[in-house]
Amino acid sequence: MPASLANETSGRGLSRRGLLLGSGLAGVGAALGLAGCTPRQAAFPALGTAPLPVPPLAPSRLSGNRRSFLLTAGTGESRLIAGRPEVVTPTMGYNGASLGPTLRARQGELVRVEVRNDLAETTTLHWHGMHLPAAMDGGPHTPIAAGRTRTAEWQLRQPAATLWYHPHPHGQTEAQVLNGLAGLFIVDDDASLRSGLPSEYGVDDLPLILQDRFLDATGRIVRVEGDNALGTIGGTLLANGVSGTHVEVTAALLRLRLLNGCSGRFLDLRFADGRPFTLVGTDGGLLGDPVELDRLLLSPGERAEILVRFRPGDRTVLRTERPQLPGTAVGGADLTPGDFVEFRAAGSLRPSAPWRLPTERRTVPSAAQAARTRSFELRMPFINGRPMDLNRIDAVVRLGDTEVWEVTSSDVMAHNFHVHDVQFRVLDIDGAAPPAELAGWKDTVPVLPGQRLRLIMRFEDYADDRVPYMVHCHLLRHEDAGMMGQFLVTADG
Ligand SMILES: [Cu+2]
Repeated sequence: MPASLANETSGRGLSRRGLLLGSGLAGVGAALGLAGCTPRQAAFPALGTAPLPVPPLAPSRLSGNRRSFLLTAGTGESRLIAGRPEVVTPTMGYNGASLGPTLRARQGELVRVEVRNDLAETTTLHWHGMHLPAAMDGGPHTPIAAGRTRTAEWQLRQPAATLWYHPHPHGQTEAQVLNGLAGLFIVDDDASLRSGLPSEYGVDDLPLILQDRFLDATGRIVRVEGDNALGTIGGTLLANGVSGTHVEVTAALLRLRLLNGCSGRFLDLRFADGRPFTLVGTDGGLLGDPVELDRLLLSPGERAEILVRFRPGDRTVLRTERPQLPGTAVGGADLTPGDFVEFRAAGSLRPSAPWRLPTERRTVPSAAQAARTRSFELRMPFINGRPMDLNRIDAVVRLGDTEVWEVTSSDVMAHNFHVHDVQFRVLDIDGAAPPAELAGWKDTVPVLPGQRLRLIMRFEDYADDRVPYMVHCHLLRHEDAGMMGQFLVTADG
């Protein structure tokens, strides 16, 4: 139903008339009394006039082995459209108007994060991809009321990885994430720091939080109600919170840490000139072997680390094509392709250093070790026929056990599957080995209609008889609608 003017008019040569037409149509929509229906999207061209913002590294205090951070969730005003300073959008952010700083810490450190809630509503803060005690996980059982503070503390017991943080209040996650609450958490370890991979943050090691927004004619963020099968899909594509930016590339080899931070949009990422890139990491950390790709599907919540080579003077654009989701009903979702960010290589580039992926130290569990197999059937808005209930435990896992989780979709909608606390491996998809981009450590995987995935994971270190971890679809509308379950990890299962 949305007219998606932003998509139709996103070309660089957009005329003044195009802009007027866009806002004029929006006015007509309002005059026709479409309130309660989907508002018309604003026509905001991607002008490419501003440099890509890079989330700052969060300051931290190191005392012995403990690294302490402070995050304050609050509201502000943001300029989401490069070159359109007059468009001011009310947003939410951590330690700023939108998104949040990048937290960075080393394997083995004790991390302590004081989370202050200056919003006018309850929130939580979940550490997506993190292996940590359930009581520190920031799920819906650990709300932070308006004006209150909650401190999470845990030891980093996992290898280098690009993780992220976002709110997880039951039923309100999509609204808060759309408003801007999200940030990255980079875990380092000795091996990753010695790997020779590009590592100068913001220069040749660049985080890219990729999101879409549905903006109304005044630039306000809209959470689209009941419009399609994926949740809110918008025609404005943001990289690190801003649409229409560019990167001045100064190195011949660029490491991009990609996060699909969208509510419901699957991204089929490619470079406009078709250049290949090297996948070196997925959700749970670096791969054993690099994988050469020229496109990458990322569903909401998934991350990837890629290396991209540039020659002096190169220009290209990171964009999403229309994702191929076989057999999937997307309803009215407008998945029109679009640009995230342009790369402009300088006339001379710092040459790349030799790099090598660290030897994998984690033991990959085998199905023969599994204590049991559990089944999860996805059918909107249920898992195994039941909606999320904060007072019901759906599974109790014994600490130390390896389990196979068999995830099937009997739905016509696209979903994905995210498990808190663990990083898992995909054993197979419909009986076949997973593609290379899903063969590393993962915490979130796409589950398309009719698919059957077998995941294997081991539950270590943390048991709690009372506080559960969550398992859910990471399409935020689906999660909010109840496509979520709860599992306990206990000493005796
Ligand atoms: Cu879903």
